[in-house]
Amino acid sequence: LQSGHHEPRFFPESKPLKSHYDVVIIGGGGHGMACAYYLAKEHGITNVAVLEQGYIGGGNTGRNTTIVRSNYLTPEGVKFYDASVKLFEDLADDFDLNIFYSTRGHFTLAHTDSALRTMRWRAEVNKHYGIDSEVVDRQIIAQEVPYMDLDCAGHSPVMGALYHAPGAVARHDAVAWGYARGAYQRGVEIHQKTRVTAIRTQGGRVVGVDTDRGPIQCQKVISMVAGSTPRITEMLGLRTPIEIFPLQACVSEPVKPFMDTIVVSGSLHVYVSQSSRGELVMGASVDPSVLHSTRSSFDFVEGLADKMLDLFPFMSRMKVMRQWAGMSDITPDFAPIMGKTPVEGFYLDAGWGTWGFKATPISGKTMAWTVANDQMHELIQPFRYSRFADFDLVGEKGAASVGH
Ligand code: PYC
Repeated sequence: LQSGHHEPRFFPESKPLKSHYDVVIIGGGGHGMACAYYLAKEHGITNVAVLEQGYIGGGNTGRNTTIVRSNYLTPEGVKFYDASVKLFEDLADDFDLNIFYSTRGHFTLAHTDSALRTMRWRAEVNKHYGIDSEVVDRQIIAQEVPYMDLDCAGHSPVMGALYHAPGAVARHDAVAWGYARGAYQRGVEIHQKTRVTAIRTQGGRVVGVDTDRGPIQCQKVISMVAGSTPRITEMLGLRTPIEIFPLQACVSEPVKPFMDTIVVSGSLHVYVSQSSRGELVMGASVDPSVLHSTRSSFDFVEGLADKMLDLFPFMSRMKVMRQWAGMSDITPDFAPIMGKTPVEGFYLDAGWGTWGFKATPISGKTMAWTVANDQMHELIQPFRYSRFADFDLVGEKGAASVGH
């Protein structure tokens, strides 16, 4: 380095927009960055612009509770998320960046006979596809999570749990930034504070996008915008059954490490893990009504604390440090919508509801393959746009951590 010249830590300010790109990705979250990365790395497609209306990872990528798991209910879901966990496990090496990937083990508590039945069902499907999941009894839970009140203050005692050893947490910003840096180093342009205002088509195929920084010509556009999906699909008159619900979360003050595992209760609508900084990262179910808003509420923390204290009474004096909300785009079958659409050259990666972070690597990889080959990748074929019209849903509600 010449003296006085400092290398930018990740990448420099973006240049002016070019008038043409081969591919435009709308949304600079984890999914958008992962797709850009795999387009460049695995398909040599580098004339790509990622357009982000805010800042990198500022949407749902930076608002989730960072849980990674593959203990889904359907064979389609299990195979898809298993491929994602495998990519996650090597991501730090791939990026040469610490993403704080930490395998913790994941307990999904069952408080009723019917919940226990669903756990058994999930365990059997998981095992069939080689995923490490099993139903465990109260004794094992007591041994692994000794600080939890299994009687739940007498309200709804824990009867057993689905235990998923590969369950993990990772630093969500690092995942987005790792992908962003890798994409940038291979020639992808990343434009923050750039809002798409229209998608132009001619004869049923994409020819460009308009942005608040000027027009761009392109043959392929990928929407990877989570809670803003309806705003984008409306530009093309495309109908989806997606509805947007706020999902709120919070962290406690940092405390000494004591919680090794991830604990989820769909019946009580809580999930919690301890971050590498010592904060308890906690969340609940989605808010009860459709709302396009990222405002967090006192109702949320009050309701969450009520349930958390049933399980962990000793937390009663712990302070909540921060709370926030994201916008979840939820489909009727609780599975994503991925791949090609009826508009030629327009690809959709949406419907990530409350389960999108864990799919970041595999959604990026399979969407990049689909766009490069203009053909649906086999892992995402079940999640195609047309499945609602075909009455071929992928019912994953029983595997959503969050009660709905
Ligand atoms: O799908 O694991 C999950 C999850 C945890 C919190 C929200 N979703």
